Amino acid sequence: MGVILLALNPATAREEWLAQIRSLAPDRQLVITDDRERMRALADDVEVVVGGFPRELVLAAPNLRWVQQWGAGADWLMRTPAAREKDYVLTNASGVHAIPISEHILALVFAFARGIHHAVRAQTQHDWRGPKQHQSSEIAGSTMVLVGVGAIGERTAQMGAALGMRVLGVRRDPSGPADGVEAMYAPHQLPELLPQADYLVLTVPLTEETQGMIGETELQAMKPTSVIINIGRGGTIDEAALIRALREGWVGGAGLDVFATEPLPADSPLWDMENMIVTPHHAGSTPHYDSRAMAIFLDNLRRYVAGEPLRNVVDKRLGY
Ligand code: OXD
Repeated sequence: MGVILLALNPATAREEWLAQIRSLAPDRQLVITDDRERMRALADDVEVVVGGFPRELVLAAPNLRWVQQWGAGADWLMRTPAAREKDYVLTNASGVHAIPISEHILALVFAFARGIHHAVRAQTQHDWRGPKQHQSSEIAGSTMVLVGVGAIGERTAQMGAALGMRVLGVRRDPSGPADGVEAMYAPHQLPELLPQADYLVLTVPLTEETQGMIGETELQAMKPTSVIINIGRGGTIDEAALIRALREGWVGGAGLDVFATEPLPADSPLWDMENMIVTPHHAGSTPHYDSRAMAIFLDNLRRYVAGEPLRNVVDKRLGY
């Protein structure tokens, strides 16, 4: 009997979810554990794994057919060639984050436009005048260049457009429109968009194509007042070049939720820059996370048992 391994803290697994899994797949054994030793011991029998589990398990399990990961980005697995080549279906939790991450992006846009980060820092010093040294700006009428227009990007575009922003989108296949995006471009057109951006927002996964896509040349092409927001993966920006750009005023600020090394090392200069807002890779956090991810898994489990194609399948060749 194949094992469905629910790699979650058993205390967070709701009885109603377990009941649905058992009723959809009554002939599979359901194991719920976040204990790595126990997972390893099950490796030979695992057919389906869902949740947060070690990469070694994916590589080691000989009877693995399907992996439903709990996050959206598949780079943690796809950067290992053997995990790309192995024969199993990988699905992700894309869609779970559209609301919290688009709200997080807009929170950063508002913070930079209105100088909230300066005010909060000054507040800790009881300083009334400090924040007034910084010029505030208006969001309405500004231009957002949105690199990556999937579920998160599209919701961000709709919200930006509702605020009166001009939103220009960049995606691999620019042929289809997206609500809120005034015009869509292909990645090779990014250089012509960068000088127009008041906000450059990156929502792309980390793949061979996106690794280091924003480096010195791109940063130098931007306006000195522009702000970079990254909620995808730190590796899409050359972090050393960004530090220079922030220090030397090639760009006006950055709001980053993701970094080349996480946790962000305590000695990174990014922590102390006044034109920088650091959030600790939590843009996607929401009280609804687990129930949304579980809904994707349950829908996919029904399809899996019925022999139908799954949704949210990661293209192992593209890496997302
Ligand atoms: C994800 C993330 O990939 O939170 O889901 O970064």
